[in-house]
Amino acid sequence: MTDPSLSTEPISISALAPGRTRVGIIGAGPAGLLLAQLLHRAGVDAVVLEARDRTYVEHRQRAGLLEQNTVDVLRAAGAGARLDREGLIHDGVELRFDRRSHRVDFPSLADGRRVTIYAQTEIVKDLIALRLEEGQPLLFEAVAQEIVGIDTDQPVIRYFHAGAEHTLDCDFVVACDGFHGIGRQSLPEHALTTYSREYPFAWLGILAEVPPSCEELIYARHERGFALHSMRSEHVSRLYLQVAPDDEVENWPDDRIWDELELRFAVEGDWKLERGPITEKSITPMRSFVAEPMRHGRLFLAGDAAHIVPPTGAKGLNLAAADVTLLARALDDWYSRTDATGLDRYSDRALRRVWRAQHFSNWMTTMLHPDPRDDAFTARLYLSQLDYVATSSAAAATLAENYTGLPLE
Ligand code: FAS
Ligand code: PHB
Repeated sequence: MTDPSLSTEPISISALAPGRTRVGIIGAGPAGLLLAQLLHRAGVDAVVLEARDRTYVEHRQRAGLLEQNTVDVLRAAGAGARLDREGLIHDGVELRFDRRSHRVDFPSLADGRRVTIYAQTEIVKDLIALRLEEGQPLLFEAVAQEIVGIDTDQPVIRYFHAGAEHTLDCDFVVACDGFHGIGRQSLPEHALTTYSREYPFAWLGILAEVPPSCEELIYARHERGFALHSMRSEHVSRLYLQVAPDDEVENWPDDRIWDELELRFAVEGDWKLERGPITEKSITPMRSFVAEPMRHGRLFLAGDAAHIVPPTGAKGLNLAAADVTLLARALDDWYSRTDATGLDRYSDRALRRVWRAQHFSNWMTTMLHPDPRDDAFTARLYLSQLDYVATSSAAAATLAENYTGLPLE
């Protein structure tokens, strides 16, 4: 048998961990990959099972804005080199409404903290490359079908891979399998409480081969709807438009998108929105969701498997990173000192941060998105709230300290 660590192909589980590991991780999104890397650095064996192929997970367009906490933990995991070379560091954002522009500064309002633009796709690529370089088990097209024994000390993941059924015996299972995964459904129904809110709008997101028309992100509230100007590099822009929840990409030819963005970003002065070829379009529904608790027996939930936030506050990816930072520390404490305190406190500690992010994301979303159900009075209240954030350092500090990420406990 050839040495699997020399192979460039995903490592076969039968080569490295014939059906047994310490921590079974379902999902190779940012949560699952980062957890696996943190555990590897702590000397704790894990296996990652990912339903899709490598190309799919590495090219799924999603988040782009990182809190300082997330940058720090990626560096600690050994995945910060390209991030440090290519990430764009930002010291503030611009709020735009009533054709006026207002900048919110971060370092002066949030203890020196800044944010970094570095796409989720790149984080996933970096973590996958690291895992395979280090010869650690990561299976693609391995679909977890069932998790059993979570109330025992030997839970088992049953999964389908390479045309056959397999089982993976674990000490712990961590479901990092996103909102539609099987992890959350594997908790006993009586043990789970969920909270959710659907918003009456969605985001049409585009990638465009055009240099950003701004140095920092622009969040705009216009009577026609919300718009966000973000970016991926000095040559690629990432922009979003509020659309109806049942809208479809087919209704949005490129020119219509650029025309609408131009209307919503309109501002006094000579600012101009540069246009370019749109290379990707997608519509994402907006919801808030929390599942409690984030643990049952030997099964833990992390990332979107446990919570979803509207992307206005740029919290989704950052919450996933915070969850697995807590969980990796707790598992390290267990294996190094048989100290279960972190494991026992994981759900409460993670949920405290989740609810803070839920509140902030809901606050940003309602303040910046005209809601078709709102009467004129409500709309004016939100404009007044925006004006307060734009003109009061106390109010702006609320945005700055939440947006840049409160310190991990
Ligand atoms: P993920 O959903 O990223 O990963 C879960 C993984 O589990 C997937 O690869 C899936 O294939 C795998 N999986 C599922 N079921 C499985 C099974 N049975 N067996 C094996 N594998 C299985 N956040 C922001 O901060 N800003 C944004 O702009 C933003 N935009 C978004 C746009 C979209 C369309 C979506 C859906 C989310 C967006 N988010 C955004 C949130 C997003 O970034 C998530 O927070 C982040 O992907 C969470 O990472 P994970 O928890 O790893 O879940
Ligand atoms: C992004 O760059 O994808 C992004 C940035 C900030 C947000 C949402 C998305 O609030």
